[in-house]
Amino acid sequence: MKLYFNPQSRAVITKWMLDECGATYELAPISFEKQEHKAPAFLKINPAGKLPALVDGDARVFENAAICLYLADKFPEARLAPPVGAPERGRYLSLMVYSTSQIEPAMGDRLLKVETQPQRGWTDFEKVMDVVEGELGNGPYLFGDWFTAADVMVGSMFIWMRLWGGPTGRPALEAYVDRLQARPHGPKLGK
Ligand SMILES: N[C@@H](CCC(=O)N[C@@H](CS)C(=O)NCC(=O)O)C(=O)O
Repeated sequence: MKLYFNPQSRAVITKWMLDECGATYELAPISFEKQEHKAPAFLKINPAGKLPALVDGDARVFENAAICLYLADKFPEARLAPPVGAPERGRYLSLMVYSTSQIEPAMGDRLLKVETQPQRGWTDFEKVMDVVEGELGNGPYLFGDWFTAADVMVGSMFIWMRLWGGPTGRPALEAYVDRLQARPHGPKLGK
């Protein structure tokens, strides 16, 4: 497997996931300065010209959430996803999609000081934090003691929020970020 990577990018999330899976992989460095992510060869892998992108044999996968879903299913022994048919599967898929469809754009609105327009499909960041606090409950992870790919995706959003926006003022979410960063493979950002 080859992960197209730049340390200043969301590919750090994918790398975290690969490490949680115990996967053997190669990093293919991509330079933004040299516009390597817009080169024809790279666009054949991710036509959007963005990182991350993963190649696994004949499979190519882009979009962080899709890559994490793919990897969690590819490495069932890592127990990072409820299997198809398990009652937790629906909530797991919901949280994976929610991370990029609502948490990330709401975070963007907050950081850019833009008013959230609900007709665009997401709530404001205060509501996002309410939702995630509710889903986290007493934790320590989104599925209680069970760490899953949903923690990689949802947790990464709050790790990045701390890095770019500072503390959220939500003690439960801050403690969650600390827990994730303390994991052996957790991204050590924003500390
Ligand atoms: N929704 C995408 C976002 C990908 C994205 O925006 N990646 C940034 C790096 S963090 C990028 O490649 N930016 C370079 C560009 O857009 O030219 C995902 O989660 O994979």
